[in-house]
Amino acid sequence: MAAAAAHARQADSVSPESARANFGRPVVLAADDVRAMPEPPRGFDTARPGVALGRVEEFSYQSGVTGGARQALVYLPAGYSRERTYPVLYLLHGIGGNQHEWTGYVRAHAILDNLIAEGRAVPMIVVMPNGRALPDDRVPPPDQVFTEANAAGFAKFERDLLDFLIPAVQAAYPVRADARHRALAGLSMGGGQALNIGLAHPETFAWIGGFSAAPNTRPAAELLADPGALRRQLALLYLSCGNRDGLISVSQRVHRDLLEQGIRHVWNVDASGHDRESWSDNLYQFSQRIFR
Ligand code: FER
Repeated sequence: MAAAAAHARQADSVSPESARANFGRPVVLAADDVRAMPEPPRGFDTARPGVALGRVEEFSYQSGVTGGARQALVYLPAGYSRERTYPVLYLLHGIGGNQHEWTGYVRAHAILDNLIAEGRAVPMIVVMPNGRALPDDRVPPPDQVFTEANAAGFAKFERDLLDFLIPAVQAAYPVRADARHRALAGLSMGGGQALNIGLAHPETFAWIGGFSAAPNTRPAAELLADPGALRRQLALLYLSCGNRDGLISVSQRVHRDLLEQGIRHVWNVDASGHDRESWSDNLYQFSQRIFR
């Protein structure tokens, strides 16, 4: 039960004080902590005249983890048709967010509309769940965000995603249901979830993105428990962080562990802090490179 023990340790250490300390860590950059991706063009994350718009709809599913109905947002690309099948990206928010963070704060739908219109991203369905798998999954008041109780919901989300959300999405939408057509990515707390869940389930997700991953990211021994399977099965593992983000040591550690284990990955360090500039840019990069 090493994984459960580590989770308990992590949950025990979540507090406003520990979060402040983590965000406040000095950034120490290594020689390979550099930008690996081209700069996005101006306007990549705003609606462009003449670009066909996808639509974002609400999706409700029943969860045995929380014992109730849960809500997600689903992006359907322009020209969406039930006569076709689509790959699906599950996109996870941060510790103080919910299913609206990617569209409301980062403008994920505009980024995808533009890329799909240009033929630079494969038309895909994007599912944006609430990653806080608790019976009360509302965004907590500010003084309750960095608490063990809130963080525990993000750990419980693993079973919610695998056992309830994915089957419900597959029953409701024309999505391809194999790992090559399923991606998992997230920002901050959601980046940690994407790495924790994705790297434990390469048979389920071939494309994984961790943007500015938070300290909920499991230590290497658990995260990369089966390096051989990861080397064989992953199509893309994408890690990013801003070089003004106090949490960068989390991603730097994962990057070093991946190098040590010979697991191919992208490591993209941009000039952002812990903010939407990094997340919009890295969604732009990641979404062009999946399902190819
Ligand atoms: C922490 C600092 C930040 C932490 C989580 C976060 C679990 C998450 C930040 C975010 O999601 O934006 O110490 O502990």
